[in-house]
Amino acid sequence: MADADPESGISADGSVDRMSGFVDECQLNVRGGDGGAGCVSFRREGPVVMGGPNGGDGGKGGDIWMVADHNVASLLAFRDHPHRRAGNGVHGKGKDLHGKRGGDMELKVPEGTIISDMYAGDVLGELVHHGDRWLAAAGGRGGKGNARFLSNSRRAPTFAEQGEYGEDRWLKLELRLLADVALVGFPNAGKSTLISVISAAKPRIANYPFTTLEPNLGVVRLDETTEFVVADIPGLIEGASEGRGLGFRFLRHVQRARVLCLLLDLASMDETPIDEQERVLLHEIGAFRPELLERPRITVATKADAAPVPDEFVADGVDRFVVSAVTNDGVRPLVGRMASLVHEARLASPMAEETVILRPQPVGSRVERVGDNEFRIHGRDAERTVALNDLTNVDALAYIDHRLERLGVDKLLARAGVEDGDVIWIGEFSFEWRS
Ligand SMILES: Nc1nc2c(ncn2[C@@H]2O[C@H](COP(=O)(O)OP(=O)(O)OP(=O)(O)O)[C@@H](O)[C@H]2O)c(=O)[nH]1
Ligand SMILES: [Mg+2]
Repeated sequence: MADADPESGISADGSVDRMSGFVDECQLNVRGGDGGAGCVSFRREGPVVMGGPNGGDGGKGGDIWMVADHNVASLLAFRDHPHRRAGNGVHGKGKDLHGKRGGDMELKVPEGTIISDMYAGDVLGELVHHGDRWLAAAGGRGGKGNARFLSNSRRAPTFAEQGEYGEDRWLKLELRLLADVALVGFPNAGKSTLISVISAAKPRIANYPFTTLEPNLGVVRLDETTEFVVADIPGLIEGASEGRGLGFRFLRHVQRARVLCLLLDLASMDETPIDEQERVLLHEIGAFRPELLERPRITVATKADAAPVPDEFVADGVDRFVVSAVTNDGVRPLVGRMASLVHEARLASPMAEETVILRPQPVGSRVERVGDNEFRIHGRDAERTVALNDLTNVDALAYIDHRLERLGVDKLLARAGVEDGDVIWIGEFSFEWRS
């Protein structure tokens, strides 16, 4: 196996070390809104039956943006709704009325989301910090109305442009899920039970120590906009920091969490009083990494339905809760407090500085030989020019010809060795070359 990067938990071959997080991923289809069509219309003023052209432009289709948001912790929302579409632009009308723009759409994703092309696999962008934005699918351009094609030589343009289709693509989103809150406690303290109550995680629960051998992660969804990840860590015992029990491996997981949640088992007070449990847990955590003791911490007495709470526990401090996962008593306030501590911690310690990768679309045109006597022209502008116009309209054809020449397509073809009679493809259209 390739060496694991201890910081990221992701090994060189891309597999994820289960100890430090797991990868949440989903596929997503985004489609920008279609542009509205331009309009062909002429003024009618009194006796002038056919006045100047006054067809308005179509509105641009809406864009789809992805925006990193620190209140979102998972990609769950995209699994339920994998198709997202922005609004279409409205068609232009006569009297120079331009169509309205289609509405943009913002998709909120967790910080650290990596976006790649689902088919090609290349990474297109990574949204690292709250507020980072990436254009996932551009809306189509609105078509120009015939008023725009008025020129000295073209007094009555009888064509307008179609609206452009919105960009449509399949993306893969990946997120290295890291715990916001780590549940730390003695074996059998009720950690797995708690995570099963507050998240959709369904770990094994049993009345003996070391039921959980690997961390479980669960996403807690407080409301539409607030999510955080909780890790149920296998039980810690005295000496864990020296390698006893399951030892270090789990402490490493604790290290990555923003908030620690200590679980003290009221039902086993006969063997180990809860203040003693707390002392041992803090000792082990501190012996592993002293700075972990500075981290925001909540202390929770569990199984309140099964045993009385010693008086001194609650009086001891603010971030102390008494809960029962069986009756649900105390669980809501606990989750609320977790959420607010996570929120504060996210604001205080943004993720490590990294750059957002953005791959710009290539500009300009390019000619590719696709057969003995066939060539294909690539390039957004050239493809647009043919796609937007009506190829059955003589006026429009003349315009396209002119546009392609302006884009330098003729020169590119000549350089590529095109000869009379060769077939030229642009987008879905083809024509025969005549120089
Ligand atoms: N009465 C009562 N029992 C509970 C409560 N929470 C958990 N238990 C029981 O305590 C036992 C241990 O629960 P787990 O959730 O498996 O404990 P754990 O901390 O995950 O244990 P390990 O994975 O072994 O470290 C199970 O029998 C649970 O049913 C509670 O609030 N009240
Ligand atoms: Mg467990």
